[in-house]
Amino acid sequence: MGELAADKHVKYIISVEKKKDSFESVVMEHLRLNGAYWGLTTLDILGKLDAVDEEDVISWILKCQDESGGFAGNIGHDPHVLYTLSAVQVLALFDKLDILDADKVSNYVAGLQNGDGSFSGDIWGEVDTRFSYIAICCLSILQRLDKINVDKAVEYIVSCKNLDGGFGCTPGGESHSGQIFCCVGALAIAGALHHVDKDLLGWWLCERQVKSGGLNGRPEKLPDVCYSWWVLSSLIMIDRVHWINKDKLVKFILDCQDMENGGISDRPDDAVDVFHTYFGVAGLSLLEYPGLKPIDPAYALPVDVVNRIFFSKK
Ligand code: GRG
Repeated sequence: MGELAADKHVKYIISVEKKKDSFESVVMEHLRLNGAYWGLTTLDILGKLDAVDEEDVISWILKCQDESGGFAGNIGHDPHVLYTLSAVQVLALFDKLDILDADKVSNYVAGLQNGDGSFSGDIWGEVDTRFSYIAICCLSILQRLDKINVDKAVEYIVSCKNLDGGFGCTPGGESHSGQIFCCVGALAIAGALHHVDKDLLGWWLCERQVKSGGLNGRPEKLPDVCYSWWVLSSLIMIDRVHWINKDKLVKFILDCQDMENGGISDRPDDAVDVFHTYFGVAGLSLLEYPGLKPIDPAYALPVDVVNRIFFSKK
């Protein structure tokens, strides 16, 4: 089994940041702020956040803010709750949350809550438990959870719970590991994990491990490095991570590395991208791989950053 090519992954992430005219950059231009979160969080887990120019990143993020208080994926685009969370997370990485008008940002997020407790992603109204997680995580980081009806938000998430113990994107929606992360993460942050049937969900989640050691997102699907994050973080939040074979998963993730140019792909020998590089490195961090900063499974930020938000006196 190979080792983590940490230095190569750092170089790869920085090269993606610089290649603004590449095909990938152009197709991803509207979601760049989300990409920045994945790339910068990976650098921080690898202990290399100082490899980027902090001032450049922060001044660009501030230009992505809309007058509503929400953030867009790039300058001149429309605001969305996902990019608003990414902006808040990246500022938290740099310990720069205090440059935000926290009330303005949180009023935007709170304004997206619907009467049944669910959240829309933006003014166009699509509802999904992803947006419940994003809103709750963002408001918690900004210490403004009191701006929403948390009980109703929890009630809506619980209404998306299925008989297999998992969660879907809306009531009756199929259980999927990505949505499970969102629902379990939101319930963890809201202090409402008692709504989860931990044994039933833990069983469904550990069944996601296939022969190669990788994890899939739902039954009969192919494994993908991204589920090392969605499944593993959920198992940790419900105290059932010892139900999977950690060594086999470490090997699967390491086998997805591009050992020459850096970066991690979804499956061995596929093309790498910044998202899967995050999912691989963050997954290894959850698996306590040596030399990596620990990451918080609910906030998806390094543990030292989360501790700084909630426990440091300013
Ligand atoms: C800050 C960590 C963090 C997250 C923000 C965006 C978000 C909140 C959560 C997304 C959760 C989610 C739904 C993840 C799944 C993404 C994914 C790989 C979907 C693919 O679905 P299919 O059906 O793939 O194409 P499968 O693997 O089921 O065949």
